[in-house]
Amino acid sequence: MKLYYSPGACSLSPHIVLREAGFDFSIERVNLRDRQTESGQDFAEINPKGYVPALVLDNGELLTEGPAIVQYLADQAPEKGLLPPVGTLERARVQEWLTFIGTELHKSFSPLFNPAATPEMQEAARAMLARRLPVAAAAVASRPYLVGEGFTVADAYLFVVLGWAPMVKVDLAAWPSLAEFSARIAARPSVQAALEAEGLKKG
Ligand SMILES: N[C@@H](CCC(=O)N[C@@H](CS)C(=O)NCC(=O)O)C(=O)O
Repeated sequence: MKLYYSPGACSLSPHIVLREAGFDFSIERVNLRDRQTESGQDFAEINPKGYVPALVLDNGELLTEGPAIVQYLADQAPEKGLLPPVGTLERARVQEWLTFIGTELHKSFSPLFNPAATPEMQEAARAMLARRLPVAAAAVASRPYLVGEGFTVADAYLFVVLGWAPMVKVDLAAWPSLAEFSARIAARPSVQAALEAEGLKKG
């Protein structure tokens, strides 16, 4: 499998999951400004949607959309417990979080990275984050992971999205449980390895 990524972008979530699951995979960086891959390919020819993450499977098929990718990967390595079994309420809980993170958090951060977004759009995005972040903060205040007793794919996604806050001056100080959560997830070897592979490891 090959994951197309941009350092620290939402593609870091499937990157972490690939490592958690123990797969044999490669990664290729995409420059989102000129849409060229590290090896000089036109990224639009690989993923017509033009954005990361994009996963090319061993049979050559393309899978996109972060939440779909991480669920597919987790299902290929059920013994790792990254996603509860189909049909359980816990599975629906993970999907509930993936949807919340994708639509309420991730897409509220997006205008803050978009130079074409007006100041009004950015203010609205900040206001939305101020309303939605407490939901995640409350969830991880009383337990180490979003769902159940162990790390799931939802935790990888939340970790990545929270990592954007300092880049766009969203202050998380009001929710200490989020910083504690991020530190807990950052300590995982898979996360450290993914950060290093994306050139993001400090020090
Ligand atoms: N719906 C997509 C959104 C992916 C997305 O927002 N990717 C961003 C990076 S986090 C990107 O590549 N943006 C560049 C662009 O849209 O042109 C998903 O959930 O995977």
